[in-house]
Amino acid sequence: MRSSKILSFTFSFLFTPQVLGVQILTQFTQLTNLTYDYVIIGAGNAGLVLANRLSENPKVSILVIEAGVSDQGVIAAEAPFLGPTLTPNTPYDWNYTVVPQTGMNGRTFAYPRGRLLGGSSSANYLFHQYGTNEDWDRLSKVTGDAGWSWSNMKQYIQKHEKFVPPVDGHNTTGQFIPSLHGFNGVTSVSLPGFNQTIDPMVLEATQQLSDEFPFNEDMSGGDHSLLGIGFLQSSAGQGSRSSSSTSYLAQANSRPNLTVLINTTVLKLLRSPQVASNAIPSFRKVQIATSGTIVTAAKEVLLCAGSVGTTQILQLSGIGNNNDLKSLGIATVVNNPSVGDNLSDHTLLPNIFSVKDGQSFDDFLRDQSEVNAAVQQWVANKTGIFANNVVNNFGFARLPSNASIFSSTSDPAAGPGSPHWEIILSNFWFNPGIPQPSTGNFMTVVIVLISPTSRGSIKIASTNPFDKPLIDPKYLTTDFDIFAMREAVKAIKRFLAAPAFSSHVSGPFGTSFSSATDDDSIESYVRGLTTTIFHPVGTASMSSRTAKTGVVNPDFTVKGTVGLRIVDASVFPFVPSSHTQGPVYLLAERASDIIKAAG
Ligand SMILES: Cc1cc2nc3c(=O)[nH]c(=O)nc-3n(C[C@H](O)[C@H](O)[C@H](O)COP(=O)(O)OP(=O)(O)OC[C@H]3O[C@@H](n4cnc5c(N)ncnc54)[C@H](O)[C@@H]3O)c2cc1C
Ligand SMILES: *[C@@H]1O[C@H](CO)[C@@H](O)[C@H](O)[C@H]1NC(C)=O
Ligand SMILES: *[C@@H]1O[C@H](CO)[C@@H](O)[C@H](O)[C@H]1NC(C)=O
Ligand SMILES: *[C@@H]1O[C@H](CO)[C@@H](O)[C@H](O)[C@H]1NC(C)=O
Ligand SMILES: *[C@@H]1O[C@H](CO)[C@@H](O)[C@H](O)[C@H]1NC(C)=O
Ligand SMILES: *[C@@H]1O[C@H](CO)[C@@H](O)[C@H](O)[C@H]1NC(C)=O
Ligand SMILES: *[C@@H]1O[C@H](CO)[C@@H](O)[C@H](O)[C@H]1NC(C)=O
Ligand SMILES: *[C@@H]1O[C@H](CO)[C@@H](O)[C@H](O)[C@H]1NC(C)=O
Ligand SMILES: *[C@@H]1O[C@H](CO)[C@@H](O)[C@H](O)[C@H]1NC(C)=O
Ligand SMILES: CC(=O)N[C@H]1CO[C@H](CO)[C@@H](O)[C@@H]1O
Repeated sequence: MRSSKILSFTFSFLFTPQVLGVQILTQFTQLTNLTYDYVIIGAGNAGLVLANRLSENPKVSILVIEAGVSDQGVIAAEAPFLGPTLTPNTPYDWNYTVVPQTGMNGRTFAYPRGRLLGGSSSANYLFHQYGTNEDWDRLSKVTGDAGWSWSNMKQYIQKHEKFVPPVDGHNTTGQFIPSLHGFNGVTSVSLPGFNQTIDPMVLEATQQLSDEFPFNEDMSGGDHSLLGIGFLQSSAGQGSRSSSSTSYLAQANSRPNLTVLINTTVLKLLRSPQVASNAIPSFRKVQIATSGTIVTAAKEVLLCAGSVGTTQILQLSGIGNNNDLKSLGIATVVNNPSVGDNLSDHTLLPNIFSVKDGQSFDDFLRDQSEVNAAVQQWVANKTGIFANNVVNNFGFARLPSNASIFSSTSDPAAGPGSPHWEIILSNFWFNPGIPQPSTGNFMTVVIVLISPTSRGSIKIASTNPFDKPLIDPKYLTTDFDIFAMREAVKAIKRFLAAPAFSSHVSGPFGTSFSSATDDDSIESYVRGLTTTIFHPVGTASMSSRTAKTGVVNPDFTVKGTVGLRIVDASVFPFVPSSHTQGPVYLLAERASDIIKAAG
């Protein structure tokens, strides 16, 4: 039994029998061939999209290498509500932490990343959206590639998404806009399927405070504004998580030209021997395991190890900042200071309110026998509270256009229609920092900084691939970031003051929140409690072919190399204005088309 760090209840990992696909190998000694057309590093969110799309061509052979374990039979990876128990510090996590954060009173905290088939798409909280059209148009502008514009990217929703009815089968008219969705794609997406006490209050508050917090009929993004509050769409169907493993890999798993090797850490890439001394370095060799075994890509290596793993592998391979590499004794092959630089992430602050009645989930989650019964119900029927996500309603907002910060800082949002911050409404104590009190009922209002300007870095700490890198997001180190968090705290207090909540909510819980009443006290409250919502990007930024900075070109090829592309969240130069798995899926779908076209 372990006590979940983020949910209050005690939960022992449960398993149903493992049924590994025939092609899934668990040790490199099982490989019958050490050469493949494509070698994909990381069976994560992006990596398994590539594995599926590239293996559509039976003439192409593909090896996917994943450090982590199988997701099969791991109930916490399947039952949506249990997603938050998968991290941090479990067999499914890389167990990273951030270095002490100067903008957060020197605090350090967990920095989870999925370490199992499906990567972070198997370990995340299942929020599913695509960012705003302005996010993609900005990417197009920054990279000089019209193919990144939303008008081109939205076609990939149809390939990716399979919108399905909610698990409780309720009538969803008015809770999403069908024309914005795909119904024949690969990954299941669905609306909430288990009602929470606060849902009708939240909806009523959007009527009562419709100027500041209007109801939004569809929260997927793209051409439809994300501003306002509406129903969460989750990467789930029929009561179970839909990850890149359960969707993209499951669909492709029986193809004979696709091999997936788990339980195997990639140590680094090796430069292939080249005749011409001035040849552009070719990185088609991948070293796995300490024995020195090498697999070779006849065509390309596709690096999909995520914002942390990809950065680490590049630097271990001599692709990075010459000064940093030299200080570790690594021979620089490609001097590129942008590698690991410009890390950007969304911050999270849980604001806890006490509620008057016993209608939150807190008492249920404290009752081990009720929790066990809910797990049994999920196992038997894939229904009940654990078949649903932890949240039903959430939304996005902008700072007012006359906010004082804009006299000194230009608006960092992706555009005038894109949000600065997010509000997530939860029917219980949902707080990664502080253990739940043994009594009491709560409502948690999480705020997330959506348009951060703080930029940090990821650097390897040593030449040992098994050492954790130094992760320094430099959270809340700019005036804009602290201003936006402060104004968001004020705004959610206005939201909770709506008459709709008056019979349920009694007020802020705890002294640091209840005494956060003026700018200074709100700022210290924010710096004292904020952590991450796990959306790191930017450490292998995409830029135009002619740019002086950046790591990959608009077609994902790594600058200064041949035979190597990076396809994962690390290439986003700006963090999208939403949760990031949906943008990663669209990115990887387009990458598949680009790689196929290149042959
Ligand atoms: C706890 C958590 C909650 C989140 N909640 C949400 C949410 O609700 N909604 C949302 O949209 N987004 C959420 N995110 C973010 C989202 O899941 C990620 O942005 C996205 O999945 C990243 O995809 P990726 O392909 O870049 O990396 P990943 O999916 O992390 O894939 C990288 C893969 O590479 C493997 N790997 C790394 N290094 C090596 C190596 N050396 N050798 C072999 N394999 C390696 C990893 O094990 C992993 O499987 C969450 C993330 C986390 C961690
Ligand atoms: C994982 O790999 C190690 C060696 O790298 C091996 O000892 C172990 O048995 C493997 N696990 C499985 C389940 O095959
Ligand atoms: C290994 O795979 C490569 C690429 O598909 C192929 O050319 C080669 O013949 C294979 N070798 C063996 C021994 O099967
Ligand atoms: C993370 O921590 C868990 C729990 O201690 C452990 O089982 C797991 O092996 C660790 N993962 C890594 C990559 O170190
Ligand atoms: C769902 O509700 C809408 C309006 O609220 C109604 O028009 C529609 O017929 C309902 N659909 C079903 C299947 O009941
Ligand atoms: C749950 O809430 C939704 C949205 O308010 C509503 O459409 C649905 O009918 C409710 N279901 C039940 C069983 O009350
Ligand atoms: C970092 O991001 C900024 C935009 O915020 C950009 O101007 C700069 O070129 C980036 N630097 C690198 C090294 O990518
Ligand atoms: C599963 O559903 C069936 C049919 O509705 C019901 O009889 C049974 O009690 C349920 N099982 C659990 C464990 O909830
Ligand atoms: C911004 O404008 C609103 C009215 O539109 C006003 O109430 C508010 O005080 C203004 N804020 C600032 C900082 O000027
Ligand atoms: C490496 C590999 O598994 N290649 C196979 C790809 O699929 C074709 C058949 O479709 C096989 O002939 C290859 O051996």
